[in-house]
Amino acid sequence: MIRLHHVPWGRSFRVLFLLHEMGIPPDEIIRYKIGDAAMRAPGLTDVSPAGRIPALEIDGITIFESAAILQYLCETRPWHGLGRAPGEPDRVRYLELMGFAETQASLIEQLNLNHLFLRPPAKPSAVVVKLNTLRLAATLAGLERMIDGDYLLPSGFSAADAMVSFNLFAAPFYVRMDAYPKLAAYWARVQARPGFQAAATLEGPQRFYAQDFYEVPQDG
Ligand SMILES: N[C@@H](CCC(=O)N[C@@H](CS)C(=O)NCC(=O)O)C(=O)O
Repeated sequence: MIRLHHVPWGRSFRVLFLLHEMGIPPDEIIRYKIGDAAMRAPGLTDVSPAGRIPALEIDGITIFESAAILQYLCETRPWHGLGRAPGEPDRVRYLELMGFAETQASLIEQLNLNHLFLRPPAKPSAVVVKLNTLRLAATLAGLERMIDGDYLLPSGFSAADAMVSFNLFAAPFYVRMDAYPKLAAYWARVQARPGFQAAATLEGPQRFYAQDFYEVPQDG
């Protein structure tokens, strides 16, 4: 029995994607909406202490934190070859990327907060948004420099690509992606994978962002 605590197109997409890559889609998906009281209620806080998604119930245990979940899935199901074990050539880059994905996602989270969640009289700070947008762009430029093959690791598709998938879904709402041609081609390859397609079909159209692009506000 596999149960995923999930917000559509949130960080839990990473887990949904990897589960589909492994051919073990969740038996049950409990969907939440950011800001809903259900995210601070025992149904979620019992399995994720800060009331955040993802949390995964699998193999008789529960796990929170997306990187921990992906790593657990790779370690318990090594025959899929989606992790990189100690001693494997891409191990260090793999570990770096699992962490880097959260460095990048934390910038997206700040931009989501400023652009989407503040309610009057609170308003986004132009300086903070500009800084976070520039910092997000710097992480995208970093990925652009890293790509030297079809996927993030020279040895091929891995859980690191699933970690970055949420980020590359969200980043184009804040940063124009034209400056990153290798990243754009890479992202198209990831999106074409059957595992991604199956997970994206379950998600349906995104309803998180109301605009195609969010400019840095001029004042505030
Ligand atoms: N580092 C955590 C971050 C989890 C996280 O912050 N998830 C967001 C959605 S993408 C969330 O649950 N937000 C709810 C909130 O901030 O109240 C992970 O990777 O699992």
